[in-house]
Amino acid sequence: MSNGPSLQMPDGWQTRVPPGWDWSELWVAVEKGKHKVAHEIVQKAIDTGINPKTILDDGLFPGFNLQGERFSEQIIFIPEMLITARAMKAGLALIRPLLAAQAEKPVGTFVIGTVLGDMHDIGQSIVTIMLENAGFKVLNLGTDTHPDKFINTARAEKADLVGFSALLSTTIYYQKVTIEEFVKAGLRNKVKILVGGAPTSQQWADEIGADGWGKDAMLAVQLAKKLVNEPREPWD
Ligand code: B12
Repeated sequence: MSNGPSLQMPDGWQTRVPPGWDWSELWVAVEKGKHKVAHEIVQKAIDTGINPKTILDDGLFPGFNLQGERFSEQIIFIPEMLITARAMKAGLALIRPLLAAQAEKPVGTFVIGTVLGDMHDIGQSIVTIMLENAGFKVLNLGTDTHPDKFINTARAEKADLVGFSALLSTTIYYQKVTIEEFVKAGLRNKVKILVGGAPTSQQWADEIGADGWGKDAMLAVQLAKKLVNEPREPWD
């Protein structure tokens, strides 16, 4: 595979870890989908006191991105990509509680999920972690989420914001459909709606009548903090 994608080491990673720390074992563990090894190394990194965001960006992403590029170039296929995603998620699961803010009163309630027909959940899991870190109460509905599930959860939780993730050019259609279902249910003005995922754009968000688009997790949080303060119809 000499001409295929190669591992991109994050610039200056050595400056963000104690002397002697080496991420290469974790990069390989995620690449090869060794989730138990990934779990162990992330735990070790946490115990060593390395910043959780550094663990995510410098430790977990390089091996994941390498496999992601190979997957896009059809050098590897679903089984290999799935085991890499599992190793990534093993690491995310350990980081999540560390990043969650201990806010007494949440900044707002955010219902998030990946739309119908779509199984991609790494991106929305990261958005969830960052929102929790910013003090939001987040209800994550997982993947392949039917519009009714978004609606029922938003209603039950009196949500302030709702977010739809989609990674396929075919499933972004369900972002549009889900917004239409909120309109039909008479709930559209009670929540602010955000959309995201690689094939989406500001233009797409405008076209389907979303209130905002988050290019990445940081921007999603900035937007959520702004939108939560904008006027909405109250829940009964
Ligand atoms: C991992 C992966 C998979 C894994 C998913 C595992 C999992 N648990 O998630 C598996 C192997 C299951 C998979 C399957 C398929 N995949 Co896939 N997959 C990917 C891959 C490699 C990475 C996606 C990812 O996780 N990115 C990392 C995260 C962090 O980025 P992100 O999702 O964009 O999220 C960020 C932002 O978009 C934003 N964001 C995300 N969600 C939200 C939500 C809100 C509300 C907001 C505000 C922001 C926001 O913030 C996030 C963090 O910064 C991409 C290619 C690539 N390199 O990107 C292909 C890719 C998305 N897959 C693709 C395809 C075609 C498929 C399959 C159809 C393949 C097949 N032949 O069957 C199936 C579809 C299955 C299905 N029904 O969903 C194509 C899509 C092409 C297209 N435009 O339609 C891609 C682009 C690969 C390619 N180039 O061909 N895939």
